[in-house]
Amino acid sequence: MLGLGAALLLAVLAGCMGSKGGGSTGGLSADAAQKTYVKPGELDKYYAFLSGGHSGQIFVYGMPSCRYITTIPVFTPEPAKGYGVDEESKAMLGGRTWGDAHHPGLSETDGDYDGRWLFINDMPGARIARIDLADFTTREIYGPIPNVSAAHACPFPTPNTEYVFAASRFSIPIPYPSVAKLEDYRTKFNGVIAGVKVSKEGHMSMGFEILTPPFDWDKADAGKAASMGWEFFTCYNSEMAYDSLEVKASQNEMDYVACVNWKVAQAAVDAGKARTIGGAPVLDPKDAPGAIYLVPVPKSPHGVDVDPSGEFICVSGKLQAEVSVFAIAKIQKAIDAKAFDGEQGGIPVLKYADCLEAKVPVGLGPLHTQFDGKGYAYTSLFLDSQIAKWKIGAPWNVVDKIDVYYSIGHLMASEGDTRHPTGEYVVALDKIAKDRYLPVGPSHPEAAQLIDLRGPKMQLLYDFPTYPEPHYAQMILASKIKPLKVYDLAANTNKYVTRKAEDARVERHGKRVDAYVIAVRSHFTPDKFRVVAGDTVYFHVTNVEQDEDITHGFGVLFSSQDMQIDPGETKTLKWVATKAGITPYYCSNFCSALHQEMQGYIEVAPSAAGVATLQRGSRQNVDLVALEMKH
Ligand code: RUQ
Ligand code: CUA
Repeated sequence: MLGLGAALLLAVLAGCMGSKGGGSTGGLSADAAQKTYVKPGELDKYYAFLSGGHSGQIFVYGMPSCRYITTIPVFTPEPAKGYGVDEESKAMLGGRTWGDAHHPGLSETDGDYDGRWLFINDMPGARIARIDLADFTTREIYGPIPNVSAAHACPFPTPNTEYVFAASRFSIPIPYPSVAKLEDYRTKFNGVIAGVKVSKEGHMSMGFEILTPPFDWDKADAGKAASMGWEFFTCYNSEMAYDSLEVKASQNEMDYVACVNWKVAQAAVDAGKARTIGGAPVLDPKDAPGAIYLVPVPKSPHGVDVDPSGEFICVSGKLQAEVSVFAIAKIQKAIDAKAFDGEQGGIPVLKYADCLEAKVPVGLGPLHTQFDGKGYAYTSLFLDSQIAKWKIGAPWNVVDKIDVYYSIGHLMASEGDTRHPTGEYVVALDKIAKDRYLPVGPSHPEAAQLIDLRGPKMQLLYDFPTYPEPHYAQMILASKIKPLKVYDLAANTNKYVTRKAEDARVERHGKRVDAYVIAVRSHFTPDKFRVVAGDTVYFHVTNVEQDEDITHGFGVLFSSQDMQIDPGETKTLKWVATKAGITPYYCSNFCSALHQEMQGYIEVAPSAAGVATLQRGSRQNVDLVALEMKH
């Protein structure tokens, strides 16, 4: 039976939370407005990357102005950038059109954000994407990671971006698909924790996997400095229930934090200790001593967050009003003393009291913790709709609280996951907006709130709505990112690049047509050509511009085909000439005074008679383009 306290908490979690009706300005003053004001023409101090949740994207904001800057398409096609339409990005998506993106993870060097890449997970798809911050473009999608069923505890990079991680949220029998009965959950199902290697160039590849009991792995964070070499994972459902989880997975007083020593795990795989399952090297914990330990932690923990020194691992039990702070020194000591309290699926279990440094009474529904680098931690309280500020170190007390509107999930501090948080801002990522913005029907946008950390008391500065649905977010000093201005055309290595107007052409080989097209203000060359009904046309469009922000589009009428080509870039669009007739194409991105004139025609002939196998633009068309390119 459920204890009354737990039942109450569950009822509250289920949505009967005491609401703060009527909203509040939290004592806002003109002084708050000034602190977010970035003059027209001036730039923000920070980039903030907000995960797009089930939109599958990343949203980029400037802080402290809270101005929305752009969307980075990641797991979902995005028409404005032609993402998932051109052949390159379509291939990267591998036929999938949906992802649920939760946790952005900036690449790090020595435990500080280095501004090179941004990783993010697709939770249900068990994939990890890498965005290059030179052009804010998704360049790699790794996965589905074998055996990992839904990667929520993902990616949480290590301090030198050696690894990103993924761990099963929903245990299944592995490898997928395996036929099984749910009644056999405890014996035939498994969780998996995966370490994905990241090369110097950013490429991801399989490192190791560890088999675990069928718990629900939830969140992760990388050890750093004092805890370098460890990755920590929380789980709930150590009860191993497979139905009515909201009741059955809340029975145990303790669930677990897993401490994974990724060097030991990798060494075990390299020494041949793993079995290959579903194409991945999977370690049974018994065969990899030292690779993984469990630390008990109260009541369905959610967030695990390592403080900037790496000494403390702060774990929030959702159904407990406290953050449990573990000390890596104590964990290490208990491991060295082999002070185990049994095992779970071959994983040694340490004792809670041995590892615990402090319990901080933060308030109801603690989820996530961030840091300011000045000795304080900030924990989001979902049920209380508050952030609690507390002192790291004795007396481990709460020193300030601030109301947020409403039901905060994650929070992000400026440079918050690094060894050197700047302590300027935290942004509350609220799940419920209710009355904070003009209503738009039954569903509201999500809500975010910028809070100043520089004074002794937290101060609410600004509210801004966000598109569904930011889970986690990260904030990095803008000075660390150096975006490209154009792609260097001379360095374009695309095999379909066309650099000179005279080389633009249409080649027909059987039913395949390759159109090598140049785009420049305000022309395409060729701007007319013939194909035959039934042909498949590959438009390889090179934008030969070398001026910043002169992007050309390439849209084909009577179709859903449109792509965007940035200066110096070549992209390929596939279009099938299904039936005879005239089909126009045009530049879909306003680029110049004569943008409206930037167009062309495809004549689709009913038969091959009179259709040349090699076609070029007219003399005048080629000359015009050549002339533009000299400018
Ligand atoms: S989760 S509200 Cu998807 Cu990171 Cu905690
Ligand atoms: Cu090119 Cu509009």
